[in-house]
Amino acid sequence: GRSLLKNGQRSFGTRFKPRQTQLFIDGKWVNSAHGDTFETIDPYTEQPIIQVQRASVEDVDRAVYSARKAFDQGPWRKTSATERGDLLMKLSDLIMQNCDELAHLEALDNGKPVTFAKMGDVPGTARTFQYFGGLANKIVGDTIQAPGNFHAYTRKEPVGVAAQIIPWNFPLVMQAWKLAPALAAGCTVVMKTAEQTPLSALRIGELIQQAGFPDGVVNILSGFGEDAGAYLTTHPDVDKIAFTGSTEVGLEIMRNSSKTGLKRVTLELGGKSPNIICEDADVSEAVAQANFGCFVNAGQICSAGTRVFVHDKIYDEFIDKSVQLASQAVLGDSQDPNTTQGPLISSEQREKVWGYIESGKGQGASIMTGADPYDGQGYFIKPTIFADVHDEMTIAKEEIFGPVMQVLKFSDYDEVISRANNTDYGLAAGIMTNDIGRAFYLVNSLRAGTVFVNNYRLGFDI
Ligand code: TXE
Repeated sequence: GRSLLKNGQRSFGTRFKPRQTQLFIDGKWVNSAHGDTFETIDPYTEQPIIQVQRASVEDVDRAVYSARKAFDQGPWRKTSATERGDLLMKLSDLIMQNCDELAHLEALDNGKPVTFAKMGDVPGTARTFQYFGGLANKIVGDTIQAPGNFHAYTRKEPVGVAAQIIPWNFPLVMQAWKLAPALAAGCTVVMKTAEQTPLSALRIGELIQQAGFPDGVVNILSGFGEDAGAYLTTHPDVDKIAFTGSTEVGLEIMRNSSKTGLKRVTLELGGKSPNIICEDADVSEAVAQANFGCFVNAGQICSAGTRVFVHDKIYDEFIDKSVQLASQAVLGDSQDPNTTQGPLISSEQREKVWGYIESGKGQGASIMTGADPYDGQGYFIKPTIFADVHDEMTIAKEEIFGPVMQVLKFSDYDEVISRANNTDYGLAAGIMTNDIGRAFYLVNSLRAGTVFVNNYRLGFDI
């Protein structure tokens, strides 16, 4: 079987080899100032894929200078909103024309199954650029009545140079979610990608060039948080920071950002989202939604529904069916079209997740499936379901960021609302019910940025 392959072997060839490994600064591909490089690892073979240029603080200076110049002096500010939209639409088309290559590259660098990348990540990326391409010339302000023959009006202006720092779990999608709105608004960007997954972003850089964006409007740096990332967030010429990643680093960025003046800061951080399965729900459908909501992308998703509250009337049936469904996951080579769950991003992430599994065992949660070591290459964790989980257990409180589901029992709706809301997070929540009154009551009571009802599909169709 595939799982018995050792030492960097794979049963499926990678049809597309990564080519671009340089930094993208001022419309040119360049080496880092000191020639430093780092290797990016294939999470399935556990072997290096390729050496990539590593941005230093000097490279951050060069990139910010380029973005500043492009904003203050370049043709970008004179480009009409419709032309900006056209460029974004063109980029979207180029992405779909290169869907196969981008999906394979994403699977190679991140470890996610290529089928998911092809059906989810790449089209989701293209649609994001398309959506914001359409929005570019629809940015409007208000007019306000003033006394006499006067009126006041608001005019939306681009903020300026945006520093954007993204994580490794959805490299293409994260890049699009940050770049597309900034470019639609007319900002210029310095983006630092995650050190685990630099490759697909660089390919997008080539497509950005091909689409015809002016030099310096988008700069892409591969590199690390501690030097390039930290420096970027304190740079005096940066006007705005957009970050997705861990809560700890988000806090640090907010603190750092104020050291050299005031910057606008947008942070998208972790989650420990509740998914409430009501007694009237269709149990098989609830099981399928909860499975996808928790295990997609090997659980490495900020909005994962990891605290699954199940009504006691259907609790046993829900667990039985969930165990059955979880056991159907096909763990394997990210390049294999039949794989449904890839490895985690790194050995560190696997260790972290494994630590939580140990903690769940230690604190008395019941293991229904998984929680035993994976025998084979790749940073895998088997889909794991804990039942009899209590609110105060560590696995019910902290973000695990792996394929581990916590099932908790409830019987009263007001009680489950307060338990669901009793968290430091608040990213997402889910509800499965066929009772419309109950659905609205729960939606209005849950403190979460997004509440999914009867479909924990995280915003993309697979
Ligand atoms: O995140 P980091 P890591 C959570 C998840 C995961 C944990 C750790 O629980 O297990 O975070 O992952 C850059 N100044 N999420 O260590 O460190 C870094 O280079 C500026 C949830 O990978 O936050 C990378 O580009 N930048 C999350 C980005 O920040 C810094 C997705 C994210 O890395 C920096 C990923 C610094 N001081 C992890 N330090 C989600 N919300 O989806 C690091 N970086």
